[in-house]
Amino acid sequence: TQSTEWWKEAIVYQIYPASFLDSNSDGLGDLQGIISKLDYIKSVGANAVWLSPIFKSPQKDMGYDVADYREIHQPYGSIQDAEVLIQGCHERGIKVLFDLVVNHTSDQHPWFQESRSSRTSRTRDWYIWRNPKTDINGARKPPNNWASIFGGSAWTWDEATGQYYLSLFLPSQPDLNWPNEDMRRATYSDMEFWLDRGVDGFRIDSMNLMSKHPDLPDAPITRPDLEFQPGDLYFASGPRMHEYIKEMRTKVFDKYDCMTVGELGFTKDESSVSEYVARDRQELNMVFTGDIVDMDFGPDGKYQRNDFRVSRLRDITTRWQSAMPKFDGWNAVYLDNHDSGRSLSRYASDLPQHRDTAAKLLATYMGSLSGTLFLLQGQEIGMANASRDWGVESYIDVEGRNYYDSVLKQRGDGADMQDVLRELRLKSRDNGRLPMQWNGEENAGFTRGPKPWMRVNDDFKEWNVEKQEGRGDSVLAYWREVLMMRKKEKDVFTYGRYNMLDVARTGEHIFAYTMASVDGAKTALVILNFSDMEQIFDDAGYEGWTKLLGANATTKVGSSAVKLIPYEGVIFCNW
Ligand code: TEU
Repeated sequence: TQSTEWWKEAIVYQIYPASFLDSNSDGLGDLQGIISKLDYIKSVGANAVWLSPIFKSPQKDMGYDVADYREIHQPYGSIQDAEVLIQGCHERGIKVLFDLVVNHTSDQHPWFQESRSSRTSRTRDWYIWRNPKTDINGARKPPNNWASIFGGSAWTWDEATGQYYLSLFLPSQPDLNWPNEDMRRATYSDMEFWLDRGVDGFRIDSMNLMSKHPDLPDAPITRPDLEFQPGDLYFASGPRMHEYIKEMRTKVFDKYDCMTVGELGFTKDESSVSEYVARDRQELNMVFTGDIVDMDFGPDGKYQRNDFRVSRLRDITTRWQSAMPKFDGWNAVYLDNHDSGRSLSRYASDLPQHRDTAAKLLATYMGSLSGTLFLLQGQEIGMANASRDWGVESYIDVEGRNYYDSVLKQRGDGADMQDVLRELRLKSRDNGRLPMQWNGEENAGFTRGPKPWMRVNDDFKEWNVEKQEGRGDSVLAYWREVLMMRKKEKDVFTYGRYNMLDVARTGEHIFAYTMASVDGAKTALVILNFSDMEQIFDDAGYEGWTKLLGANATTKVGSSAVKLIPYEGVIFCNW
């Protein structure tokens, strides 16, 4: 059982293994690369790591298509390397989270190979098979109208057995059939395999897609312009979802002192979210609500234009910071992951004149909120999206490419695609997966081999770890300071009580809030300027408060106003 709540004070550093560090010059990051940088990770202030999938996989979706959960993808290393990694982390007081991808497997997984071998195979019912329908001309069509999250139909035809299988992501990622108890048992045993080897918990991939509506009904036509329709109404947070989580918890998690964070796509409203994380529900420790990475998605899709506004960040932050204490839930505080563009480029600014301040602004924001912190590798040095002049050929992720190709097909060859490219530059998953920038040497020190698996960003000579080490005013130094402050004053920040300052008082461009310790003795005032202009904050009521954290010397308080330069963030305190 969970005797301690170490997970509340976790500062989790997300590692994208392919892009972290290549130790054997094959152009791909690997476990030995990670092992060689554990001291660095600790030095940043993290006390936990989350590794995106490292398991055997054909890599059609960068490892989120698992072919064997008990084997390591060979170019990443071996089981022994994974054990050395876990041990190396534990020696340094770093907890280890693995990515648990059990909504679907790869089509190369032995379970699926057996499942597709015949209609009566042992594991046939471990996946979701359905007979075809026919259209008015008698032609075969999928069992329902759902669109795959990566484009096209959510159903894949299997000639050999004459049925379709459900694949909400790629056709090579068949969805597991969670109502099947044998499948669940096998999955739990895979989880135990790693927990028994010392893994301290899981980030649970696509967690709320595990339970679908049992009838798999047609989705309402919300996109008449498309052949297939968004089906999340029927495939997200289905009727048995909480039963499965409770079972996982009693059969597996409760036997270990482990942490769970579920990825919650589509489900955003307070009462549904509370059902996953309210303490008395005994389900998950925390969830990633998708709204924080969706702030600049269009109403009908990720790659539609929808310019970021700080009011959205203010609303979402306020909603969850205020809601969680009400039902004794817990926040996962994050801005970045491997599924989107970098927050610096999307929500702040990566322009040369602002980049350094803006990266520190986001650190101030994250470091001051209540919850468990998650930062993506490279965020600690202010890594940005791919350079603006990259052409579409440099974007290699399947989600973005599928989208680009589908629009091109619609518009016809030679059509103007600048608008789509603009959105890829902001939100493509490639941006979150750029090779880590270690130094100014060739390929940013990420690989000594001739060819990194994906293009290294153009800015690495200016923006890299080595350049920021030992410079007291670097983004890296600032993150270290933020995380030290967070640990020292955990009553105020990690466990603190959030209270938003009225926009009428701060003005539209400033996002300001207070964080108070639970006993009420200490209060911090966080002021964030999310604009490219100087802003004045009226500090009436906070006279005499002292500066706790801030990257700039120009800020003043005590007279009547605090002056913030573009993208400046600062924290004052009453102690
Ligand atoms: O993501 C789940 C998910 O819903 C994403 O497809 C998300 O909506 C999209 O990337 C936003 O751009 C998880 C993983 O994080 C992702 O990397 C995997 O591709 C996906 O599951 C399938 O396993």
